[in-house]
Amino acid sequence: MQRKLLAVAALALFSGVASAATNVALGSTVTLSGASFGDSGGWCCGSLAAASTVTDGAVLAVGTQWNTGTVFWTGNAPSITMELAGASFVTHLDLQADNNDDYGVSYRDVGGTWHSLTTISPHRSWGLDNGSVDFAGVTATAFTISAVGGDGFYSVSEFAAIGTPVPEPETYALMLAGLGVVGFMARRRKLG
Ligand SMILES: [Ca+2]
Ligand SMILES: [Ca+2]
Repeated sequence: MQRKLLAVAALALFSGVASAATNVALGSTVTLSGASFGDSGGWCCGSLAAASTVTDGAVLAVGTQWNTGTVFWTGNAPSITMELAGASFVTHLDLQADNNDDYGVSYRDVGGTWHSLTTISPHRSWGLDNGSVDFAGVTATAFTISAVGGDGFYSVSEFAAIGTPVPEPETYALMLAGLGVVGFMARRRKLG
């Protein structure tokens, strides 16, 4: 009886941590690095959107002109960084970006080291298009996007990282301590 109670308590503790996968980049802080943001290179009617629109959860209509309501730039030097609220195990990325380019995505691990992760090429119609990629999964604390190929004119409207938050070591320690207390009480009840 006590053992069954213990198993139920353990299951409840662990299931509270293993939540369903969501967009862990949603609402994360976005930083633009580089000098050419807002540069349309002579293309008409550019209106640079706020950096925060990259992780606001809103996508534009496919085919929207690349420099309209997006974060856009020229050249391959600039990058966009999304700082996650905490470490997350991520297995899928979505990117809405200019259709005729290749966007490289890197991630920062829990130790602070950056790794190249994947390239997303939303190559279909004219204007903005949606691309996505699945992979085995990485534990990331931040992501960066930069242009790695294309026509020199780039834009991003939305970035999503689907995954689950990874508990801090302190959370695990608390969980184990909680299990210890439950086990101790179960044993005491048995002895008493
Ligand atoms: Ca957006
Ligand atoms: Ca382009």
